[in-house]
Amino acid sequence: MKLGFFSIDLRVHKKHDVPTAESSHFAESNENITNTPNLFSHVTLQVRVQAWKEVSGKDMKFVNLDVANEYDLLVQLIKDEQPDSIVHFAEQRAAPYSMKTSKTKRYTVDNNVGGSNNLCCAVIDSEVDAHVVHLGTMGVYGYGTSGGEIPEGYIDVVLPGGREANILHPAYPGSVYHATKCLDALLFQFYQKNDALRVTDLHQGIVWGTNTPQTIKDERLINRFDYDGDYGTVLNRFLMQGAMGVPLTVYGTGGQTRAFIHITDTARCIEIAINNPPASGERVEIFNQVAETRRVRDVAKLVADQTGVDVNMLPNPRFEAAENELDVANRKFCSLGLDPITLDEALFKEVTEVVNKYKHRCDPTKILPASFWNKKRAEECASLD
Ligand code: USQ
Repeated sequence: MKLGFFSIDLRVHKKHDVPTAESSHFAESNENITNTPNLFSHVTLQVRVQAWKEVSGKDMKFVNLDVANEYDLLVQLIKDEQPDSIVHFAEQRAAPYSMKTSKTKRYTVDNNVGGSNNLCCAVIDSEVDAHVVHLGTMGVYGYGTSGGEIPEGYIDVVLPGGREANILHPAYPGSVYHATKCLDALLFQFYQKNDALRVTDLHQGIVWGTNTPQTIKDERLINRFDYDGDYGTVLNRFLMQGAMGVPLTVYGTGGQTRAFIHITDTARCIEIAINNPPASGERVEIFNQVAETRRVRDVAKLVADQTGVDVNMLPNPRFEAAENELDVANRKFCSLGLDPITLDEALFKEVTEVVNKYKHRCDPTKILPASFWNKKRAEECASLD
């Protein structure tokens, strides 16, 4: 079964052909992605592959297969390509979409957890010692107010009876989407222990921005820009709303503190992870892929000050802590050469220019949230309709 709407992709990197996340071979299935309200005109992957060839001179192979449901083809692809690294982006990626209906909840679990399990099994079945680099999320840690720095994946604990251990940080997801990333983490832990699978899990924050130094080279390479309530992430939504001259949609008090990362650093972190694989037998490597933390209402103020639009405090459609602190370690990436881009007005300008150019494509009816975490939240937000 191939389901539409979502970018389901599996990037397969080969030796000596790696340097950026945009280069090299990849396989992807992303049927019907045009059906979501993406700001840019849809360019097929075939066209993007051709555009990349024109600007870089590099060949990229495109294979369309469904990682969650075409297992034999996946095994064969890995045997044929003999990759050193596989970057696993083959998951439904949006928390609000995952919470929309029981259908989207079930789809998100089936696709994400089934896809990750298939990938682990396929690497083992193919007998290729490929390093799996998985796009995880900061949301596996939860956003409580426990205080203290969130470490990179593991914590020291004293178990009942006094035994000391270093274990995976307890999972505390805030949506079905985030729950699938917690379940993935357990699968990776198991396959690493049982089959010596080499895995790096990237606990990524909220991505913002439009371009990387690679995609800016050709309009056909511009990334998706989702601004709607189901797929758009908070800062990109605010920048779009600012460009449209509509009030910013801050949920609740805006006291939620979240981790942010620019899309250029996302690509750079993947490159660093590929170039620093765990050794065989080493436990799952976990990086916190974040540049900085900010409160949602402070992010809204930055955008409002720049664009002159009002800030609209809406009833929160989500079930989440109204206010939280967040202090996150990102020392591993920094020690490997990442110099993170932080929220900067110059970069806002770049995004705003792109958004202004394409804002005629925005459907204003998609701006308000359309996904509610539970019935109570839906009732509280009913006045938004
Ligand atoms: N928010 C608003 N107004 C909006 C949209 C969001 O106030 O118009 C608030 C939300 O209530 C939430 C925060 O902003 O407290 C972040 O929301 P988001 O939609 O930007 O991010 P989230 O749902 O957490 O998920 C996104 C991506 C997901 C990624 C995750 C990183 O969809 O793929 O894994 O960011 S993290 O949240 O750090 O786990």
